Amino acid sequence: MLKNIQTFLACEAEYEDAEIVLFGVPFDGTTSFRPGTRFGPSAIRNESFGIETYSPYCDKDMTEYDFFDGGDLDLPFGNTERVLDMIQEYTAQILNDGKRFVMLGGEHLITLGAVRAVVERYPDVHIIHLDAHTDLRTDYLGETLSHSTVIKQVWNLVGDGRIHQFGIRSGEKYEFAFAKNHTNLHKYDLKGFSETINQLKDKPLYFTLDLDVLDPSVFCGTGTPEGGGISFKELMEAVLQLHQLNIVGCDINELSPHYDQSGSSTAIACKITREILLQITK
Ligand SMILES: [Mn+2]
Repeated sequence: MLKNIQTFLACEAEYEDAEIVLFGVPFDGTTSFRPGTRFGPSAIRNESFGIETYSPYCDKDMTEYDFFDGGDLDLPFGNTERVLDMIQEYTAQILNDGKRFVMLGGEHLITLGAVRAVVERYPDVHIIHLDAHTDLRTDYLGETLSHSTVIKQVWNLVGDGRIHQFGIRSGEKYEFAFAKNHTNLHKYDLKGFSETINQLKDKPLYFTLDLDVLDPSVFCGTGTPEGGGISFKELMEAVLQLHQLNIVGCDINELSPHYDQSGSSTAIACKITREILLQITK
């Protein structure tokens, strides 16, 4: 008899045996426009029964590896600091146990909690950030903790030259000016992605994927859709290079499943999650 617990596709190892830990953070407490990313992790898990464990892209099968699905964190909604603390504690434990993680959002602010833990263990970590938005605001309506300030908050931890942004096509003028001096920002698409990968091969790396980097024509299930994004194929080509890096942690965020009644945004998030899990296995 099997336990009646819904896990992501073939993530059925016990924690002790797992190389990689998947978990969800169903938080959308600072979402500025359309909420709903709190439903992302459960939608991705549910959808995963519709896809294969085998990836023809990398010729690996999920069943060949030990993935543990830790479920979703049980969050005190409305207490952003406490949520970030919980993410930090959870990810620090995974890192201390010699494992790596894939965190499913949820809104993008959750990245900050994970990066806080990663920086403590790997002070020289670099960040690769795919997004439509700069996320470099100093504050949003006076709040310094927001899904639109998250990369600025990460910069406060890691400093200049450590953040590599791709696909960016929206933000305030001062954010782009800030990026010129402090981050490696690539506008609109993934040009330069392979070169960045080559430069960062020896470094510990955190990968954060805001799915709204995709064009809304292929991914409309998100809170702040932004025209002019990349195609699914372009994103997949980038993801398939991740095995070249030493990824210590990553996240996939901003799926808001109910804005896409066709379900294809969730299916896309699900497929990308499978590929990222397979890419970061050793
Ligand atoms: Mn975004």
